[in-house]
Amino acid sequence: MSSETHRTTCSRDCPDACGILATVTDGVVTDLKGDPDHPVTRGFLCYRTSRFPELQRSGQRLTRPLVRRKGVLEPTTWDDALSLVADKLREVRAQSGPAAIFHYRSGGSLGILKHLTDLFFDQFGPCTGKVGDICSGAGEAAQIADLGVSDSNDIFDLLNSRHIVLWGKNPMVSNVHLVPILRDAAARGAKVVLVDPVRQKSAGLAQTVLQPAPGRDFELVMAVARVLFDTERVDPRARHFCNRLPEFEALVRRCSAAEWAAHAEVTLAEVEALADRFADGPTAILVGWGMQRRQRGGAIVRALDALSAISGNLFRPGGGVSFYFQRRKAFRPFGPPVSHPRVVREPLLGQDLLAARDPAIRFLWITAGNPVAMLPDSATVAKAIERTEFVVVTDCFATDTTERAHVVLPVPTLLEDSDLIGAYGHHWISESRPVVAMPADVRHEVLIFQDLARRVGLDVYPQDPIDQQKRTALAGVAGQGAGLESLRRQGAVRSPLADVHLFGRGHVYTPDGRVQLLDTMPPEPEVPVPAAQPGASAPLWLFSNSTEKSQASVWSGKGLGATTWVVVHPDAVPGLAAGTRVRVLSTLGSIDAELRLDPEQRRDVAIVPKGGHYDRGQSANALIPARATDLGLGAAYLDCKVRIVRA
Ligand SMILES: Nc1nc2c(c(=O)[nH]1)N[C@H]1C(S)=C(S)[C@@H](COP(=O)(O)OP(=O)(O)OC[C@H]3O[C@@H](n4cnc5c(=O)[nH]c(N)nc54)[C@H](O)[C@@H]3O)O[C@H]1N2
Ligand SMILES: Nc1nc2c(c(=O)[nH]1)N[C@H]1C(S)=C(S)[C@@H](COP(=O)(O)OP(=O)(O)OC[C@H]3O[C@@H](n4cnc5c(=O)[nH]c(N)nc54)[C@H](O)[C@@H]3O)O[C@H]1N2
Ligand code: SF4
Ligand SMILES: [Mo]
Repeated sequence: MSSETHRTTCSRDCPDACGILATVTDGVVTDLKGDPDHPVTRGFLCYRTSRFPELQRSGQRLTRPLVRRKGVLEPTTWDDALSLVADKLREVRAQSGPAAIFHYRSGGSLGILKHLTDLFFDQFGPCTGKVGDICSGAGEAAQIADLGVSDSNDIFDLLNSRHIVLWGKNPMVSNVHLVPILRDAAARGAKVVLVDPVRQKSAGLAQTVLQPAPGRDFELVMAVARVLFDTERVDPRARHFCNRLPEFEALVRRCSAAEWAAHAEVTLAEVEALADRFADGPTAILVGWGMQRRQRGGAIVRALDALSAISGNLFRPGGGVSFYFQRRKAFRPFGPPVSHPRVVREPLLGQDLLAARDPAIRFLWITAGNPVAMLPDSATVAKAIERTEFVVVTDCFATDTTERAHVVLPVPTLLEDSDLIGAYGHHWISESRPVVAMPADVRHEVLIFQDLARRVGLDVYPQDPIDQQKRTALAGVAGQGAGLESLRRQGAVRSPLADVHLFGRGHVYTPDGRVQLLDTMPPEPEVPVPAAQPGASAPLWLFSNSTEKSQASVWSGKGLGATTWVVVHPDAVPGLAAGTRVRVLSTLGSIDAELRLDPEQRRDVAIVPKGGHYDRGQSANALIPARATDLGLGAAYLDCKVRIVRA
């Protein structure tokens, strides 16, 4: 028996981008550990990736190219699959033009070489492109509007904070490597506050927990700002570094602090205590991703930017308002931006595909995504994909989306892949390298597209080996200690392009260097309510939050099993006992679930896991209407109301 340890980086869609040490025994991965030398990973991994080797060996794994014949996906050779795809690409472009071809790439792998898949379609077309971002679109657009950039102070700057506000953020589940830093900050005296309508696991990290009404964070921020204005604790320099301060103040003064607090369904005492923390900075706001997935999501993040600015915390070490880390900044793009002949809006993908005309979308290629399960209004997305003439999906596992493809191409898993990874939860970059060989009939994505480019005669497509592509991507930082050899030698390297304090130069990155304060009230969200019916609960806000055991639709361990679950306050479903099989109904459809009761939840929420399988009736997205956020074309997943009845 021979046992070796190899280092790689986790490429999952997760803020942490962990360094992994894999133990490989006789060619099989037997253990995964966090790299103790990675400053953020600190020697541990999350539940879902610790158990990834089981998934990699499981029957869900795709190990052969598949082609649909007479309705059934059957194994075939790469030559057969790619010649079919190449013929179809050429035929569709010749008959209908490149706008009839659409490449949808999601974040199943954060590897930067995945951008080479986009490059293929840009050069072959340009083809129809994707706009918007269902994950973080609203928050990023909000910060770019206010601050000229969506990025963060160094993650260890939190050690300078006196207060840290987890605003709609659940690091215990979805950003686990932030937890030791929060604990270190707490050991130095920092106080942690959690603001979340849902009582979630990170409450255990916080001294203070606020459970405002879902989507009412805007009003909550206004309440806090009103207290700061009323008590003259707005930073006197704010009028120098902010635009439209008088207009912002007028907005805040539309209601008293008590009125705003009532709208947010928190007490005035809670608001005053929170205002005290902003006045007693440095106070860091860590903005979660959940609440910006609402129709007012952009406005909510803009309000948080404003609160940080007027309270004087934005420019201070230990302050700031952190939503995202610019994970791609250190990497040089593979090609220039192109102008697409047409775009599909990601949050409205199903309806946009169905509505596309002159030409219709005839050819759809899906990379690293499971849109049937993960985009809102799953039924429409599924229908749109089923109606598309030719669908190619690359994935490592069978999903609700591969089930609807004409051609399925198997790619390496995160333990077999070779790529470069930047994180959206810190500023370190690192390389992923195979810790084990991939199965014989699995192919690296770069090689798939290089083969395809040769088949369709796309001479401009880069045919360099993978390492050379990595060097191309690192060309801008190689001279600053972040070249490929440095990454290999050192593991993770801090991006030389990331400042420790984002606004340490004393200005933000808007055109005039000043913070753009918002000055208008966002409209009320439109949230359709399912019709009342006998025995059904009152309308409840549907939350589909991350769970430890899955990465979106990719479950580790036993997975969801036969049924999903829904958590509510016992008073929300009078007469129903825990364990009852219930039906969760929205205006779009229903799913069945096991009822779980939790007296610590608000009475108006229903919480299901993010990422259930659609074809097994477990996906929250079967219930969630497709609507865009106010900014950035995000998806308003959380503006959904349901009722619960006995199944
Ligand atoms: N284990 C695990 N980790 C993950 C993922 C996963 O699937 N599983 N997914 C990864 C991905 S893709 C992303 S984008 C990130 C983020 O993953 P998400 O799960 O989207 O984000 P979180 O910020 O952890 O959780 C969202 C929190 O926002 C809260 N929230 C919802 N609405 C409101 C509101 O109106 N106001 C306030 N204050 N809070 C609200 C929810 O109750 C929840 O606790 O996590 C990544 N990490
Ligand atoms: N109801 C509800 N829906 C949500 C959310 C929510 O909170 N609630 N969260 C939203 C968010 S934040 C996100 S980011 C999206 C996620 O949506 P998706 O990105 O569609 O989610 P995944 O289920 O992770 O699908 C990624 C797929 O990529 C595959 N994959 C992994 N590595 C590779 C690779 O190297 N190459 C290829 N080709 N495939 C690979 C995985 O096996 C997996 O099947 O879901 C969104 N949907
Ligand atoms: S999924 Fe996130 S926390 Fe888990 S190993 Fe990967 S990067 Fe680390
Ligand atoms: Mo995401």
